[in-house]
Amino acid sequence: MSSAPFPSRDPSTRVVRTTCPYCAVQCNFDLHVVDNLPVRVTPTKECPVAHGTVCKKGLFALNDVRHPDRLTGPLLRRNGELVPVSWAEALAYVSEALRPLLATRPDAVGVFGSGALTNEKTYLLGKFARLALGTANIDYNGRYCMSSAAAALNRTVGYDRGLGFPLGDVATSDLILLVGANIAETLPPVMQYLKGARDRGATVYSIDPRATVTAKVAGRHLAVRPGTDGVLALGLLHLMKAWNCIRPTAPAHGMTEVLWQADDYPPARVAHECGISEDELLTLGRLYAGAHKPLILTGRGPEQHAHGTDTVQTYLNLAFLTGHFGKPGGGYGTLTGQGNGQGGREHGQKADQLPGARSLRNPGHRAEIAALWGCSPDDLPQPGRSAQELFNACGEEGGIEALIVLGSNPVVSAPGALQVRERLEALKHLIVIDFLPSETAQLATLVLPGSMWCEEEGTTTNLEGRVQRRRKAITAPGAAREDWRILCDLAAAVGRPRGFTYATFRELQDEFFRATRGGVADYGGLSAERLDRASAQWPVRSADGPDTPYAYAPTYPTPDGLARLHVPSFPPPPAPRGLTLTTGRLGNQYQSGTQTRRNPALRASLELQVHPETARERGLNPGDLARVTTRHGTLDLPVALNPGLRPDTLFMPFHWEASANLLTSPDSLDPHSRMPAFKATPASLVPVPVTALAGSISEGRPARTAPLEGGVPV
Ligand SMILES: Nc1nc2c(c(=O)[nH]1)N[C@H]1C(S)=C(S)[C@@H](COP(=O)(O)OP(=O)(O)OC[C@H]3O[C@@H](n4cnc5c(=O)[nH]c(N)nc54)[C@H](O)[C@@H]3O)O[C@H]1N2
Ligand SMILES: Nc1nc2c(c(=O)[nH]1)N[C@H]1C(S)=C(S)[C@@H](COP(=O)(O)OP(=O)(O)OC[C@H]3O[C@@H](n4cnc5c(=O)[nH]c(N)nc54)[C@H](O)[C@@H]3O)O[C@H]1N2
Ligand code: SF4
Ligand SMILES: [Mo]
Repeated sequence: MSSAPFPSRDPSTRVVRTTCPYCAVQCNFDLHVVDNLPVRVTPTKECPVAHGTVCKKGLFALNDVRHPDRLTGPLLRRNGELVPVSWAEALAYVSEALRPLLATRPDAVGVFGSGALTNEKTYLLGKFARLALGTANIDYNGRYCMSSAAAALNRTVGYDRGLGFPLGDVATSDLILLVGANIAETLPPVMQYLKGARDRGATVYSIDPRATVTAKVAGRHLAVRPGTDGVLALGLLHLMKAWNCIRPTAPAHGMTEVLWQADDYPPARVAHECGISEDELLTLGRLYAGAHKPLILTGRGPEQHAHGTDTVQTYLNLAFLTGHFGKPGGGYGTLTGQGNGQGGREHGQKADQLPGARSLRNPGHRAEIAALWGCSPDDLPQPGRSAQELFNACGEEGGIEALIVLGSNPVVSAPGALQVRERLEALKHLIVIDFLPSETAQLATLVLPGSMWCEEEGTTTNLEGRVQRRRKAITAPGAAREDWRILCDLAAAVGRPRGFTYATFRELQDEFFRATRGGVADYGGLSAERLDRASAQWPVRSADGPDTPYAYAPTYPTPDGLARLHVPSFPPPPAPRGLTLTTGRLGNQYQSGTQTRRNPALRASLELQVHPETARERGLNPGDLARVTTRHGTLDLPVALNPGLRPDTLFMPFHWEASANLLTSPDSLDPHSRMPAFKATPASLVPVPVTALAGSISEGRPARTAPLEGGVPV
């Protein structure tokens, strides 16, 4: 691939090859720039992931780069209003606000990051929290994303790369189980790989309470009841054992116990709990038993539950015990979601982590990073609070008094949104670095205008662990600054500039690559020049050594090199009566919607999906307002009929301010990953008078919850 920027035929236009700001596919495209304005996106066949395709979000990503709402200067809250101030005033506020806290109780300052950030910003944010602030309390929105899959992989094989092989290998699988992954809407270019497999005779199954667009393309659909995917996998393992299909990938701990447990999951029990027929289970079982290279891919459907880690574990156990785990194009993988969801979980913005996927609990790892940062290992804090526990502690006695948010909009995307809003309002200082006035920025005491994707250099790591360059095409408008510079400014403002005085971005980037050297997520052999020649899948241990397309080969980086299978434990099956609300995404919107709701090319509407039978029983017609109530809140929403949905399930997207998260629980978290239960909330549904406002919060305040007790996150 050619390096960029490179000249185009029109001399007034520059063309810069970069990566999309949105999802984890990380399509490459060319950005055409006239003066300091990007004017067009053109896909490129040279993209190693999408091969010339992009989705609508990428194609129209330019629409919000110079949106009228774009933040172009700092805003400080004075007399209740956010008013424009200079950078000097903004940084003076930071200094006055944070220095007294840092002098007495550094853990009172929290930091919240994002899988939308480049690797370099992820690294710098973690370094900023531990070294400049000295706080233990940093975590990020990946906790709400794939943390259950990450926790299961980490505890089983010692590390976590979403896909252990290049996407191209998917075409060699003969059975693909998409468990709660609606990739036609969420990772559209990945469909070409599934179609490739299907063209070669593979069977593709969508396991989802809804018959999604993906299910229609897949051709096979199993509509499990939300939250029962783990039971389904145990049922499959039971059948594999009964049919003599157990031939483990490698010796491992825990196999006997895991196989014993499967005895308790005969087809009748599994069919009943999952809300499917025994025939459907046996059909799937026979296909799995007969496949040469089955591939299980999980999305957020099975993962975003209070037992998400154990659910993923059941699929890992199944893939491992049937000998498919780690095979190119087979076994198990999780589909990473955010643009840098993979790199974002490796380089130190997690509550318990140091760069290179090192552990804050490991004395050797602490010493390595302390040496690089020029501090004593004892100066590095211990692991801190996980995302939801961080929010729950905001404004609490002895908790968090000041919070810095970079790249997330938790007022919309965190569970129990009303409680999160209340907690953020109780903070003394809320500093939000964003480029648009997100709902969270609107609550801030200080808003700092940051940089967008095309206004900065960096690298991102996509869903296959592929590291690619993001290239700067234009400069940020007005007084907006590159995020990495803002973090350095903040370090200076709190009087701790040492280690945050990079003259150029390149200095930061080279330090980042160095910091990962020797970790399991080792990028030590990478440089901007090497990435100009070709993308690379980690680990890349030396400048002249190869990258690693195939990640999961024994021996594993566990204490004795062996995998550790764990016996999952599940809550009693959900009550067979009543409705369950599940939540997720639409193709035309992205996450909390800060960017995509402002984009006129990406129209979509907020509707509650209801099965026609369920609607008819309640006298609801399409477009009618329905009142959906959970233990946490109530929302009035227009109804859309979806005959492909389970009659006992409701579905709504979370992209709007009248968020699905007004209805989700702020306090039921997975004990291992601290993942909230976004995907299953008991709910009721009744019609409301047509005069009520769509999307209004008609009643209901969530009960305040105490921070969770228990161990620190994985
Ligand atoms: N258009 C668009 N694309 C995106 C994003 C976006 O916001 N918009 N976000 C990106 C991010 S960060 C992520 S994490 C990915 C997420 O990508 P996906 O995981 O594909 O997205 P979701 O819609 O959250 O969930 C997938 C499916 O899970 C189903 N589901 C719900 N509950 C259950 C359950 O209990 N079991 C099973 N088996 N299925 C269930 C839902 O019906 C839904 O169809 O998408 C990425 N791509
Ligand atoms: N009910 C329900 N809730 C969910 C989910 C679900 O399925 N259901 N999914 C969860 C998942 S998987 C995820 S990943 C989260 C995501 O939810 P959030 O963490 O809220 O992520 P975004 O909506 O992408 O918010 C990103 C914010 O940061 C800004 N931003 C983006 N990139 C940058 C950057 O590089 N620099 C700066 N300065 N700002 C930036 C954007 O303008 C936006 O305001 O939501 C979670 N919440
Ligand atoms: S949102 Fe994802 S699939 Fe769409 S263009 Fe961007 S990276 Fe590609
Ligand atoms: Mo995500």
